[in-house]
Amino acid sequence: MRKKVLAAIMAAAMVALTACAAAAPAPAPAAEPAATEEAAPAEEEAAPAEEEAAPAEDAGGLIKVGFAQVGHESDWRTASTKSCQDVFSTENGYDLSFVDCDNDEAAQKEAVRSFIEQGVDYIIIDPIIATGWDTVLTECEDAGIPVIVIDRTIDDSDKYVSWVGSDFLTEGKAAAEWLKAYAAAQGITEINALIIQGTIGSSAQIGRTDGFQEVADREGWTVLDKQTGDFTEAGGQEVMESFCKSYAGKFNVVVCENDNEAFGAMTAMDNAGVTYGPGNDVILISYDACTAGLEDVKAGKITADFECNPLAAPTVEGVLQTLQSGGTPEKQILVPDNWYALKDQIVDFSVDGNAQSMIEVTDDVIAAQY
Ligand code: GZL
Repeated sequence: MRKKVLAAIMAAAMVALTACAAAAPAPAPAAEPAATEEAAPAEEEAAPAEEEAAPAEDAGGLIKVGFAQVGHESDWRTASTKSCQDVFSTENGYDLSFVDCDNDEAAQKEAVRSFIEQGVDYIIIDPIIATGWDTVLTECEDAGIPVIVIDRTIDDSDKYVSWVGSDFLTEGKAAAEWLKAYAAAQGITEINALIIQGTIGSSAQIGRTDGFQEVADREGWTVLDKQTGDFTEAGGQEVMESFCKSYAGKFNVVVCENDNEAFGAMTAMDNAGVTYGPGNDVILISYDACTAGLEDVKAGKITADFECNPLAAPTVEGVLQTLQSGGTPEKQILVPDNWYALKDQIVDFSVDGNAQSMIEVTDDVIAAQY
């Protein structure tokens, strides 16, 4: 309601200013306009008020939520999008404006600004990369619209209410600490790894790369090369094709920073005659643990898969409802992740001194996955 009154005052002022500019006597302030009504330029006919009903009336009293999603690059993203659309549905009392930003940072900022113009009640952002956000978050703050960050983090501004997501650094460390324990159990004394990274500058990529590298440096492993596959299957295949040419016969570990890259890397290794999975040339490590990824674990292709939970939307809704009721949500809310392998690839390991458990991949586990 506060925004509508303010808009009415501004619209009336605009009408007055426009009238002044046209040097005609200022018309009486317009009847209370819709929240989004712009003062029509003097030379144009203002649309009848009923055509520009306030979004709130259009939305039938629903809570208006704008969601700027990264894109549609992976199975993980598909699950994340579905989770958000299921939670922020009309039946649940929401009017969701969803924008798939197709991995385009400029488009994502534009989507957020469009939500401000629409006068939504809340904005949810899954930031493609972690930086470049303070200006547009300031605009959200100035508009009085709370921002909730889901999944990836924003690292150069704290002008948001809460972040809900996974601990990417722990995911990277868990993959490396598992590899250390598994290699020891297999009698493998030398690690020569290749890393297919996610979208460079995304917090998921930064955390996974840094976490794995920290353990690799401590253990004296060789990381032969790191290149981005942009979290896509095509990207994973392209990078792996190049790796197979440049490092033929020199690597025994491939780390893919999501399952879709692993799918592409497998195609490339098949074409290059490189075998992977338990008992083969290459230990293949992946992240996300989507259903198709776990199917590849079960098939003996991916050796271990480190989940990143895409189903954060219910927790984000909890943050929004806390705000609705005048409460103050936590600034950071972690969602739990699990680690997966076949029985013979499950080993004991710790991350930062915390013992880790792994889930054995079975048909039931796959059926229950996202
Ligand atoms: C991680 C998420 C990543 C997934 C990829 O939280 O942002 O983006 O790991 C997805 O599958 O593309």
